[in-house]
Amino acid sequence: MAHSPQRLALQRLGNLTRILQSNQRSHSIRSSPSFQTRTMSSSTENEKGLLLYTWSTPNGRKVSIFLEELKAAYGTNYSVEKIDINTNIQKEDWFIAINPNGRIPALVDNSRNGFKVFESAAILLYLASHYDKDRKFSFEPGSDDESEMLQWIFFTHGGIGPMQGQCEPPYNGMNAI
Ligand SMILES: N[C@@H](CCC(=O)N[C@@H](CS)C(=O)NCC(=O)O)C(=O)O
Repeated sequence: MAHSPQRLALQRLGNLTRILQSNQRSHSIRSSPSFQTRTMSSSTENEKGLLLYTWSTPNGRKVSIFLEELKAAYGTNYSVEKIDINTNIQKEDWFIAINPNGRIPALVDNSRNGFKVFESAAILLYLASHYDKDRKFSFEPGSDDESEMLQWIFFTHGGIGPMQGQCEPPYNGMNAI
């Protein structure tokens, strides 16, 4: 019996989650060294290609999932630096220099002169522009398909994400009281 698109998408997400978990166990994802003495340049100068600063949250994972898709489709390599948001590393000066909003995810593209990108949806669109050369995951600029893609990206970015975020501590109703 044929599987529904939703079921196939869920299976694919399950596979990607397993890949991400096994990456996390291997050395390809590394913990950040001492942050007290860090500067932006010391955190990025030795890296080549794409460097993703992230943590295991929905906004972080959506970028990791797309990077894994690009890796599977094109062999795009990237490195990951874990930013434990519970320790407020993301508010330190070196990180604010990468993302003025002091939040994960953030991306530095060392193959494009260390170009910095913040906001998860902007990172997805940046990756699509520069790394989805055959438009396997994106659409012709100006096309109706692209417009539909943007509608759903804006809906998830401006609607679902912030709404769900309000359900988490310390912003939920009980904590607000
Ligand atoms: N609109 C931003 C939201 C980023 C965001 O809220 N990141 C959270 C984790 S999902 C974070 O870094 N929280 C730590 C903090 O607010 O200091 C995006 O989509 O990138």
